Parts: sequence; C-alpha cells; structure tokens
Amino acid sequence: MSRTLITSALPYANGYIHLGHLAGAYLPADIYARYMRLAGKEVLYVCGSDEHGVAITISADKEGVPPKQIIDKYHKANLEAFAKFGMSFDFYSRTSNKLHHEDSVFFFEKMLSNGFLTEKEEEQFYDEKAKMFLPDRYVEGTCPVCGEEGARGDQCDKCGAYYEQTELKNPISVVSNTVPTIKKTTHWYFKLGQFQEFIETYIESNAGEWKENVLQQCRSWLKMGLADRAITRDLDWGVSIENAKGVDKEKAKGKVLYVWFDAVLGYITATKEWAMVQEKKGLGVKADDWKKWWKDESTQHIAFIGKDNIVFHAIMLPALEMAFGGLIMPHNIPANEFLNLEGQKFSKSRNWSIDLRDFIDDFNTTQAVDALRYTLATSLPENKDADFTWKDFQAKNNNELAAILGNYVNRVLTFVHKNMGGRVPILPDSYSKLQSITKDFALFSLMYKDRTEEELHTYYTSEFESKLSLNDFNILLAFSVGARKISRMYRHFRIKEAVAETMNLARAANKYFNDEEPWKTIKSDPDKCHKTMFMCTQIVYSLSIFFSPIIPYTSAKIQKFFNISGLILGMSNGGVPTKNFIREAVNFLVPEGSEIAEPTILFSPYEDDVIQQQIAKLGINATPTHNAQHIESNDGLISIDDFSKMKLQVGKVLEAEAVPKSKKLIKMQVKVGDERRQVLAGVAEHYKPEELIGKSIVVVANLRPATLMGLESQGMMLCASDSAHNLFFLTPEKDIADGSVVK
Ligand code: B3M
Ligand code: ZN
Repeated sequence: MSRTLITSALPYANGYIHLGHLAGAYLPADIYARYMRLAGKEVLYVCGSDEHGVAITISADKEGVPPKQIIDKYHKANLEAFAKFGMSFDFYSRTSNKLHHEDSVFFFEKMLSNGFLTEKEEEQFYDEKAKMFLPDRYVEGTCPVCGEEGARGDQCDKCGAYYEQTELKNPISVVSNTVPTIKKTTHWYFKLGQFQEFIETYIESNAGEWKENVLQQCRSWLKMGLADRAITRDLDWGVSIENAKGVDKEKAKGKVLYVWFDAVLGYITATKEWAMVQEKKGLGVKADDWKKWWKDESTQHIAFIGKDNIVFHAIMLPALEMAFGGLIMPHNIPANEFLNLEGQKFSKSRNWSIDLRDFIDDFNTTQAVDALRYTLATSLPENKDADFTWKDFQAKNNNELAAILGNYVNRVLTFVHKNMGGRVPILPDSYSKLQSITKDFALFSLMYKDRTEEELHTYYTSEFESKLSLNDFNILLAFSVGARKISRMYRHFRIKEAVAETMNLARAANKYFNDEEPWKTIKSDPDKCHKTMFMCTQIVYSLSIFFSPIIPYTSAKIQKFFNISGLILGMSNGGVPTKNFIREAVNFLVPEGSEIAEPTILFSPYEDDVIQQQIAKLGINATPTHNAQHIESNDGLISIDDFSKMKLQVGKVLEAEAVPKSKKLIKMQVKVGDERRQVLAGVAEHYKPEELIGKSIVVVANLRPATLMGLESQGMMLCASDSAHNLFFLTPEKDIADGSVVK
C-alpha cells in the first residue's frame, strides 16, 4: 500500500504567518493530511521553520539584533499560531538544528564526491562601503527577464525568474544604498545543467496529473535551459561548509550553503528528527524509519507550496535528489496562486495584512478559527488568485456554517432532546430492517460506483422501492455519491470543490429533515418519526467526520455531544494508519439508545459592526498606495517638493475617549493653532485615553478627512512603530505652541 508524505513550504522565521500564507501552503496541506488519515492512509505531515539565508539576516540587521534572536522569536510565534489554527503536523522542525546542519553538510559532501559539484571563481557584487559580498536579497535592481524594478538578487517576485545576481540590471546594495562593484570569489556550483533531459522527462511524466500552472512554469524554465547554480554564499549565517570533507579550508572560509539548498533538505531532516523523537518516546518507530518515507518508491511525496516556490521544488529538489541518489522525488506539487486581501496584495510593509496572531487577538474562539478555515478553504487560490474579504467571512459563517450545518445539528439534537429523551432513537419494529437494508444499499452503491447520482436514482423503482422510502433512499444516495465525489476531489487536490461538496451533504441533510417533517409525524406516525430521527442523529455524527478536515474544532464539539470514545478528526497519528473512517462515515456509527448531551450553538452569526470594525482596522493601519505611488519617482526617492506637500503641525490633545465597540480606536479633540479638530487614532491598545490628554503630538494637517466607524477623522497623528508593533506618538522635544509647523 502506498504511503503519503506531506510537506508544506518551510516558512522563513523572520515574520508572522498571515492569511495569505495559510491559504497558500498550510491549510490545504492540513485538510489533505487529515482527509488522508481519515481515509486510512499511512500519512506523515512535516514542516518547520526556514531559518537561514538573507531573508533572516536582513531582518536581523533591520531590528538591530543577532539572527538567532529573530529566528527564536518567529519560530516560537509561528509554531503557536499554527497550533491555534489546527495544523496537524506530525513534526515541526527548524533548520538551525544541529542535525539539519550536519546532514546538509553531508549531503553537500556526497554530491561533491559523486561529481555533481564544481568549484568556480566567479564575479559577485561587492559593497565597498560595507566591505561585504552582497548575496541574494542584499542587492536589488531591475529584473533581467521582465524588467521589474526592485527585483531581488536571486529571484524576481514579479515573473518568478531565478537568475545569477550579476545578471541584474542597475544593481544597488541594500546595505549602503551604493552601487556595488564586482569582485571575484570562489563558490561551489551544482551542475544543474546536466539534468536538463532528466527533468524534462520527469516533468512530462507528470503531465495530466500536476496542475497546469506548475507544468507551465517548469516548461518555460526548461525552455530557457537549465544552467549550473551556485549553492554557496559569502555569509556568516547559515550552514557553514568550512569543515566539509573534500573542500579547501581556505577557500571555504566564510562560506555557507545557499538557503534554498539546505531548506529543501529540511523536509528530509525534519522526518529524521521525527523518527528519532518517536523512537526516544518509545512510540514504536525506529530512527531508521525515516528511510521508508524518503527511499521507498511506494511513498508519495506531496509538496504543498505557493507559486513562487515552484522552481525549487519541481526542478532543483528532484535534481538534487537524483544527484544524491536513492531518494524519491515529489509525486505532486499542488502549488497555489496568491491570496489577496480585500482586493489588494498582502503587504507587510504597507500594513495591508492580517497575521494569524492579529486574528486570534480579535477573535479568540474555536468557532472563529473554524469559520476562517472554512472561508479560506472555500476560496483557495487553486487555479487563480483569490480574495479574502471580511464580508465573505461573515457570509460563510452566517449563511453556511450557522444556517446550514449549525442549524441542522441544532434542530436535530434539540428535537431529540425535546421529544425522545435525549437519546438516539431505537428503531421501531416496523423499521427494524433499516440497518441491513442500508448495508445492502452500500454494496449496491459500491458496485455501481462509476454511475452518476441521476443514473443510480433510476434503480429506486427496480431495487429499493419495497424496502426504503424515497426520502431514505435519497439521503443514502446523497451521502454515498457525495462521499465518493469528495474523495475524488481531495485526491486530485481540488480541495475547494471537496469543501463545497461537503457542505452539500449538510444541505441534503436539512432537506431530509424538512421532507420527513418529524414535527408532524411525532403525532401522526410516531414510528416513522423515530426512524427519521434515528437517521438524522446518525447523519449528524457522519457530518462531523466529513467536516473534520475542514473545521476540526467544530467536529470535535459535535462528536463530544455523543458518548462515543475517541474523536475522529484526522489528527496526527504517528504515521500509523487507522481504519477508513471516510468509508465508515456513510454507515450508522452511533448505537441505538445512546445518550446525547444537550447541544450548544456551534456558530453564532457575526454582526455587521464586528465586520465593519475589521474593515476599518485594515484601513487605519495601512499606508495608502495611491499617494505613495504618486510621489515616488523611479528610484524610490522623493524630492523636497514632494515632502513639502505634507503639512505637519503640532497639535495639543484636549479630550480623548475610547470609541465604543472598537478595540483600537481612540477619538480625540485636538487643538492645532486656532483650529479644533476631531482625530481618530488606532492606539487604544497602547495608550489609555486619559494618558493622551494634554499631550502635544505631530499631526498630518492636510490629510483628506476619512470616516471610521461612522466618525469623521480630520487628520492623522504620527506614531513610531517598533518591530513588536508597539506604537509611540511623536512629540516635540520641548514644550512648544500647538499649531507650530513641523518640517
Ligand atoms: N522559506 C520561501 C518562502 O517562505 C522558503 C520556502 C522554503 S521551502 C523548502 O516562501
Ligand atoms: Zn522579473
């Protein structure tokens, strides 16, 4: 039997995970992993922090702290955030671990001795002022492929091109803002060029299976021809190769592995660590068991990533695996496009973003987490860019989770409590055959598994009419056909459709309840009513299983209403397959007569003001694009004239009060010379209103007024924000009259 190794791109530990990341490579992988576990497959899902490279050192330089401090902070924060959002990793590692360093060096040595690396003295950008080589993102310039400005030294965000940095046009050092010179330095190159044909065959062997976007990107890469790539860098942060066997110590001094080289190996080393930890804990796994996940041909590696990582996973990784020898290559790489936020690209620098921790700060409930998982899952950027909007979040929560799923569960369980003593009804004698007929139905449906729902429907009269009512037949059919569709979609990474199909099961369940009219039959035909509610309670439990990959917290709540031991949620299970719960879920799983707890509401609706507040919050925190673009010239610098368009003045706060229903906003009356203005500022988490009264603060006085939560704001007050997002007002150093001009 095949086993499934699932990985998600290792996020850089230099920032918080936002909703775009979640929808790109984590949520779909988690849903898939949970589904596969539920389907009884042998699954291992690993991930971890990517802690090397220039992404990290630049963040450290910016914050003025050592890289170690950056990675520790974000590794911990991201690990916690992932846990809150229910990511069911079997293991979450980090690339700064000793084992990862040792293994990466070993990998390098083996490739060297296998003859796949060459040493070359090549030209590199050098910053004369900062006295350093400028690897990767330390230099920016114009993309040699698409002409995009501000492209990074190793890869263009716009077109995805991946080039040698000396090909970059108009290079500028981000360290000193000077034009770099070119200097020679020795590096080790991976002979990627030798793998052209091999990769072509590999990619084409996956045509028809892989997503078109992935195939297309690979093909256009291959068309340009694969060139040898430097896999070392001049940096003092990363996996050092100074002591690697087979290299000249002098030449290897100050060299580390290129981050992408060691990062993709991170999947393997995370698996090794997982196996070692399991062995230590005595969980029936041996340290050597990592091999079955990476060396056994029957393992299928599914690598979930965002589209900007395609080349490294579809071309570099398989070539490296080939060069090392004996490792399996990715079976599928279901790369996603990007998620936008309210119609615009996520941008940390413009503050146009929602981090997972922001979300948790404002909505610390498992309902909200599941509502977010569901909202994102229904609009994953699978084939094109998608958009997250707060209105959609509200609609999906209120109109689908609450109105369809929540409503069904609630009306069934409440009915059973009101009329049937809070127990799963016992089937009356007149329906005692229902269980065995249902089993026959399951066999029938399996036998004709290639037929559509409509085709199967025609069998009602010939096979089932005498045994099942049409409503019963219909609901059994809806679940068995639905389950099959859902499986097919998950297996082809059409997760969005699988989620929609799952909600259709809940729709069918509501329809069954309505068609059966138990509120009438309780009087007119109590036997039938008991049968109906027997079916309905079984369906509640089945739904909890089908929904558990998507909304695991809610599924857990539903399952806890029933007195059955062990939750069925597709959680990490140590790589050991369980039985096929998906197949089971179309059967009756809850014993007749078993007790059901008093139900609680699963999804309360979100009111407009909660949603408005979130929309307003985005607006307050973001730096607007239009103004910025307006004053920017090509070099990203502004002239003194541009600057003088801004009218900055000192304002004195006369009154300050919190804005009701807003966590962030404080409303102030500010005196600016002869004028009195109302200004709203998003600082309630950092200042108490009373602390602000009497303060002198710098105000942008000629800003077009804006309305926030129904209140007009006539200006903006300047704050400094540190890396932890703490805000501090800018105030004049000495007491100075309000209205004074700031320049
Ligand atoms: N850290 C890039 C990224 O976060 C990189 C992925 C590594 S996967 C091996 O987009
Ligand atoms: Zn480009």
